[in-house]
Order: sequence, then structure tokens, then C-alpha cells
Amino acid sequence: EDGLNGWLRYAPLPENLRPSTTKLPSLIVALNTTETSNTPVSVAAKELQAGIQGILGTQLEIATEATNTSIVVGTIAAYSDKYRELNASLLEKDGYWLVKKGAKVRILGQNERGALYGAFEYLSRLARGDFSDVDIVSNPDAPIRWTNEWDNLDGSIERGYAGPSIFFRNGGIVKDLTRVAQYARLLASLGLNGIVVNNVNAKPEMLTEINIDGLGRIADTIRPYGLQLGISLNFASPQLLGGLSTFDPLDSQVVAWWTEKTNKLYKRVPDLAGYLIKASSEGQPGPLTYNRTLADGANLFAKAVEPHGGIVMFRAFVYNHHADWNDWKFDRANAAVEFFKHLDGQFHDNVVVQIKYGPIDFQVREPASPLFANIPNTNMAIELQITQEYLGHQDHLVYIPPLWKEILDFDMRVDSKPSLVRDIVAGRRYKKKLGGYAGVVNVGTNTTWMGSHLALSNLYAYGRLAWNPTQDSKALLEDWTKLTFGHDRSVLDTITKISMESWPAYENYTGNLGIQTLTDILYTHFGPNPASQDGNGWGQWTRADGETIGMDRTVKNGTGNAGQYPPELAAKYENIETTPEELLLWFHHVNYTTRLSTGKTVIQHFYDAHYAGAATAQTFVTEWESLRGKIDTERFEHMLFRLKFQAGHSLVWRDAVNGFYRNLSGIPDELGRVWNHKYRIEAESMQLTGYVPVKVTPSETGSNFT
Ligand code: BDP
Repeated sequence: EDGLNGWLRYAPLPENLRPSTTKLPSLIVALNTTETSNTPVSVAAKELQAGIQGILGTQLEIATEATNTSIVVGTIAAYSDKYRELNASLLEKDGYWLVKKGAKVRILGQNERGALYGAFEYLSRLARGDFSDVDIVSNPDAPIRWTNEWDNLDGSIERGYAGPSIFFRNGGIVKDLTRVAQYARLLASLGLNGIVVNNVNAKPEMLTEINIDGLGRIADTIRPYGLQLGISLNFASPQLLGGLSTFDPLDSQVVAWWTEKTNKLYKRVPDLAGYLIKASSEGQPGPLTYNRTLADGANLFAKAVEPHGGIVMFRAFVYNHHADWNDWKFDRANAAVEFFKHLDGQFHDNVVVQIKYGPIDFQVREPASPLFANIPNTNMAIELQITQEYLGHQDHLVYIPPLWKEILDFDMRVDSKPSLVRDIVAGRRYKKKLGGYAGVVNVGTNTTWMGSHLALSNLYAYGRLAWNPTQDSKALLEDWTKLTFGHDRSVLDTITKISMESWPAYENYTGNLGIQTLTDILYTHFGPNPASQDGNGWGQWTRADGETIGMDRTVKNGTGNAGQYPPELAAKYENIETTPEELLLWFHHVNYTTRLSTGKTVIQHFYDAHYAGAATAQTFVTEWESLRGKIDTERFEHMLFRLKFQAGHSLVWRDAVNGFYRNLSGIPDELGRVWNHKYRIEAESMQLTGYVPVKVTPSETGSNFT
């Protein structure tokens, strides 16, 4: 078990979960296909055949004549049945109607893609031992359900932790796209429908003739899985690649250059989903260089793709990383609203503003981005991060969906009316046609896809939530666990337990009370470095000194960020008494001795929470060890190694962060704990050849503070 098939292993179902054979279908009928087709419906038929063979050990033929014991898969338009009209009227784009009565199964999509999604749903039920009759219509909550890969043309991956790219190598597109097809299969099984294949920090060379053809090969590979290709663009390409003297979005030569490039792309990839743009952000070129607005920048591309039915995802992640840290009124968390609010209504209909879930950057705890409440006349999508950039790089187990759910279920109270983030991004709240989900995934060539077997539950749940965000994150985890590790009750219970405990534990040992992940911010985004957060434009700013800590984001005394939320929320966050404690230091600057609702001081809470979080991480190892012999050796050992690493690293985190604040505040731990673990081998006592000792910053990060 190397993880390559993810949750689509189709492992044989244990005897006690099998139904009596008489109730099983005996044939598969694929509508709208021929023997040579390579379309979502033909993929669905082959998948059904392979799945049933794997799960039940029965070989079903693919036939043309439907019977009462056959599975029929295809579009609803190609099927005749007395209930067809009723169900066809309930289906929305990409949706499916799945009906199973005994051995008769009908899987009918609104389009071919829907039929494929329905087939995967049926197979998932079988693999989980669910043979009950059903009659359901399932439609996606939002039209955009994409992944964003941050892969570079040279084969490296920004914030990727699972080996080199499956898409690119040495400046071009890889020859053998087998892994791309396997990835597309995994994504299709969740109902995802688009992949932006290259890094948001894009290289202009992506658009050379030869690479356009390579992108075409990727699009050809993922199309049978119902997935469309998207491309990140470098805003300065007309200059850097085209040799023009400018990349001003209003310059007619620039417009002509993009139009021609776009037409070329669509010639090779007629169903190209569209473009993703990171502009005027973190040193990337953009319209602000020419004093044009971000809307001017977005609309340039919108016009180019519009005749082809394409869309433009324009990222809201724009902020000034040269900001003056001494300016107490400046706040990076204000940036998105400051840059975008006044542009509301100026974006073309095929532009979608893609908003990270929180106002800063994928931290372990952030409030929902206030931008969701500020641009009602603009299409919006939420950007989530499956790759664990700030959450332990897949070397730590962190099951993230409970965090995403808090944001998706959060009520922004726009105009004092229910305004859940998930209703905003689905387009429902403001009656917009476009909207949805972008998930930063960054899979690599490692057979585990993400570098850790357990990390795949995040990808699985992301896709399922993009289809239906009302689902419960624990239930999704249980589905994934059964599909990935089988039906043993203790395996299910243990994986569920440690995964559900993992986000709170990680928050506890890396940065709590809304202070965010206190990680190294300037380089790796891995491991503790609370000092690096302050004093530079990239940091998230804790404003910690000898007596006080936290960002004052109130309107009255602080950066005014609380005032970017609709009035009900603004009032709540403005007042320290009504601010949820998990966001206390996000919105307020307080003394270390300020008391929390528990009666503890802020600093004592820090000490205790770091101990509690690290203590929980220790239990992951013993919990996992209890599964020895119940999971195949390969995956068991792989995870044991990682969970042991996490257990150790959580102690490093605990001691570094606690030590840092104890030294800064001069306030000792009431419980008198000393943070030198008795089993730790100090670097100073080791003898290693080929290594050179270096000083670490801050010193608390090192063992023995050196
Ligand atoms: C930051 C990442 C950086 C990305 C950037 C982005 O560190 O690698 O390029 O976000 O999302 O979190 O554009």
C-alpha cells in the first residue's frame, strides 16, 4: 500500500459486509459511448467495472442493452424512464440522479461529468459496505470547484512537501502524464472540476508555443475526468515574453498581445477554464505599476477569455510587504478591503475575486476575511490551503476541515441578515452566477501525493465540502478512513480521534488566543520563531513587548480592522468583553497579566496551552502504535515515523514559545515547569561528523537556549 490510489483503492469488502449475490447488478450499460470513447461516461463505466471487481470480486461486462439487473450510466438526456422529466428538472449543472433498487442501478448526470460523479458516489457506497436502496438527486453547491497547484516550470513546487511536480520538469511539461491522469481521477471522485496547474507566482515562459502545446496535453489528459485546465499568468508577460515596452493593461498593444495569446491557447485547449492572476502582490507585477486599478487588470483578461466562455480568478491577496512596522495604525489585515471595496461593481461578469479565508494568510486561527462582506456586487470564491504551509508541512498531523467549517459556517451579518460565508461564495447570498472554491493542494510525485498518508484526508474533505459545504467534517473523515484503511473499528476510531484532536493541539502548541502560528515567517514557515513575526513587512505582527501582547485592531485605538466588518460584528470585535477568546490577541493588545474567563492570566494560558497541545501530540504515537498489525506495514511505519517526529517537534515548539515569552515578560510559570525534556539529547553533547554548529534565532528555538 503505497498510497497511490488514495481513497479509491477498491479493496475487497470483508465477508460480513457483503450482500447476498442475488441483489447484485450483472451488467454495466454506458449511454452515449462507443468502445473507443474516452469521455467521462466511458471513464465512469470502466471505473464501475474495476471498482466492483475490486470490492466484490465480480467481473461485470459492459453491454448496450439495459435490464432490470444492470447499472445504467450516462446523461439523463440519453435515458428514457417515466421519472426522467421530474428528475431532469431537479438537476443542475454537473449534478446527478442516483437511483438504486435492488440490482437495478441508474446513474444519470445532468451532463457527462455529473454521470461520472454519480458513479464515484455509488462506488464509494459499495466500498463502505453500504448496499441500501437510494433515490437521490445531488447538485454541487457552487460552479467553481478547483485546485490550485503552485508548481513551477523547473519541476519545483512552492510550499510543496511531496517531491517534484507531476506536471513540469526542466522548463516544460513532462512527457509521461500518467500521474496527472491518476490525480485527475482522484479529484473527479470528489466532484472537483478544475485544476490551475502552475504557481500563482507565474513565469511568462508558461506561454511559449511549446509549453502551450504541453498544456494542451495536460488538458487532454484531465478532460475525460471532467476536469478543465486553468493557468496562472504573469502580468508582465507582454514585456517579458512578448518584447513590448510595457505591460500597462490599458495599452492597446498589450490588449492585442493578450488577445492573441488567449486565442492561441483556446485553439489548443477549447475548454480552457480560464486564468488565475496574482497581481501587484509580494513583488509580482500588476496594474498598480501603471496606476491602473486592480479591476483594470482583471478586466483585461476577462475581455480576452469572454468570447471563449472562460473566467478569470483574480486574487485578493494584495498587501504592502514594505509596510513600516513602527506605524501602529497600519494593518496588513486591512489590505484586501482597502484594495477591493471601492472597486465593487467594476469587475466584468466573468471575473471572480478569490479570497483567502482569513485577512492575513492561512494561519492556524483567523476570523473570516471581512472582504466577503464588502463586495456584494462582485463574484467571490474562497481560497483554502490543503498543503500545510503554516500547519507543519505534512510532518504534523493536522486535519484542517474543522477550521474551514468554522469559516464557511460563519455568519457575516451583512445588512443584519443571515450571510454565511458558504452562501456568499456559492453566489446565493448576493444572487451571483459565479463563485466557489479554490484549494491550494501542491501534490508531488511522492506516491503518497502529499508526503503523508494521513494528510490526504484534507484533500478528500476539501473536495467533498466544495460540493456540499454543509457536510460534517467528522463524518467526512470517517468516510475517508474507511475507504483508505478499511473497516476495522479500532482503526476507524483511532484515526478519527487523533485527527479530530489535531487542529486544536496544533493551535495550542504553535500560537493560541488568536496570536496566529508563531512560526518562522521569513523563510521556511516551519518550526517556532515567535521573534520573526515582528519588525518586518511579511510578518503577522504580535506587538509583543515586556508587558503587553496582541494587535489592537479596534476602531477606537487601533488599526480599525474591526470596523471593516458589518455593524453587528464590528461592535462585537471592538469590545474586548464580547470578542471570542480564541481571537483575543487578534483584535486586542493586552497585558500578559490580563485575566481570561477561566481566571488564568494570558501568559499562564500560553504556558498551559503549549503544554496541553504538546501532551496531546505525544498521545498520537501511542494511539497509532495500538494499530500495529491492523494496518499494512508500509503505511503503518510511514505514519509512525511522522507522528513520532510531530511528538518531538511539538516539545520543541512548546519550549521555544514558552521560553521566549517567559524571557520577554519575566513572568515565571506558576507551575514552575522547566522546559528541558529529560529525554532530549542536546546538540552540544552529540558528536557528528560533517556538521557545523550554527547559532539559531531566537535562541529559545535551540535546545538549552543556544
Ligand atoms: C504565502 C506563501 C507564498 C505564496 C503566497 C500567495 O508563503 O509562497 O506565494 O502566500 O498565496 O503564504 O501568493
